Amino acid sequence: MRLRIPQIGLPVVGAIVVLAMLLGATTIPVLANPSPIASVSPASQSVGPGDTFSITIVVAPDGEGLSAGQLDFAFDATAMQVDSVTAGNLFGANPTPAGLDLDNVAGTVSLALARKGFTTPPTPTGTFATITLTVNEDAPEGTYALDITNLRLADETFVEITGIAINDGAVTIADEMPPTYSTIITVPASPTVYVPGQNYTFSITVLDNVAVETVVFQFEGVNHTNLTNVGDVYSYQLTDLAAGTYTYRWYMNDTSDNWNSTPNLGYIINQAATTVTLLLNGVEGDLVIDPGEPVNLSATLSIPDILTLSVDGIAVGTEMGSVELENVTTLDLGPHNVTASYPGDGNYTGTSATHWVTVTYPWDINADGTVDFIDMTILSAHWDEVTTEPYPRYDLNRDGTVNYIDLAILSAHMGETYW
Ligand SMILES: [Ca+2]
Ligand SMILES: [Ca+2]
Ligand SMILES: [Ca+2]
Repeated sequence: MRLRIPQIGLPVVGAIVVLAMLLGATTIPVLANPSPIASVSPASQSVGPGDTFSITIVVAPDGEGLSAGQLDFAFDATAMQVDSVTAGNLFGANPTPAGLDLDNVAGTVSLALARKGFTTPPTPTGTFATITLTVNEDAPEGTYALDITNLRLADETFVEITGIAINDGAVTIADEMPPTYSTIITVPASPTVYVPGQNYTFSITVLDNVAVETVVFQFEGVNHTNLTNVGDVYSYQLTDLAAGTYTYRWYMNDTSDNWNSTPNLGYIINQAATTVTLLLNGVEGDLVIDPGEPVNLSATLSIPDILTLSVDGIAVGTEMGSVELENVTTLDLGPHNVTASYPGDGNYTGTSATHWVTVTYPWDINADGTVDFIDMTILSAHWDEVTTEPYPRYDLNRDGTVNYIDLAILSAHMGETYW
């Protein structure tokens, strides 16, 4: 029995020592003074120049009862300004404020608040104040401290609580808003018509909340950065573009390298129309002449380009701008197709004009190659008429009267066919 007592007692003593050590390790913090924590919430956030944002000063009382407090807060007044300071619910729904001091030059806010009525501990975690700030439009980018420079709290017995832990916050100012654009203008407006040597001005208005850095004009996949800039308007000029359909777009960034761009845009330059004037003996129209009678052929194109004059499909003259053939006497009996034509090119539409020269005898009045009753009918219809120059074909001998002599000539050739 005696031997067994120490054998049992030694472990018991050891357990007591271990228990004491455990109690010592766990009870010391419980016995220490409570430590409220005051924090800027959110601890960090990112905003843009010109943006308005809010933070709250949150206090976790750590079991204490809180009857009143005094906040001193600091911010960088060169980058932001405080718009408002609103009391929170830490000291109840309607705390008594005192000593609100807002200094947007020094960058400080001071506010004292006290609970109305008595305080029953513990006070739950709550908001001391909400502070709303607006970032200056020209604030440099960077991270700015939002400091609780001092926070004092009184307990339910109006005794100051010591050992308050402070968690400061910060706000990062970064421009994340790309430039915006408007008023995309082309002069001349699309679609337009080809004009040699024409200037084409493309312009756009670009704005940014901070500053535009670069505007790029991309035309047919080629970037142009040497733009003309007047105020917010950027422009680029191209000269002497060929007719066609072009694609362009604009790119732009700000000084924080936020990019924006327009969609692909089209610019259309249509071919310019051309005209050709074809004169037979100085008149625009068909012509009937006697065999061997000379005829003047004249064609003019509206632009200085190669013009071809052909007779019955065979080119008889190819010149720049105009073709003149005078006293042509080589045309056989019959109708002849006289055509002036311009094939066109990339910038100009093609064009042509055709008139007919019919070579026949005077007694083939209707110039159809046969002397028959139709010619006789035409003559009869104009019987006894007095004519003047240029004499109509039914005055066959061109003597100023449609009479029996003309009839005699027609009768002499009645029934002839020439082609
Ligand atoms: Ca921007
Ligand atoms: Ca006839
Ligand atoms: Ca006559």
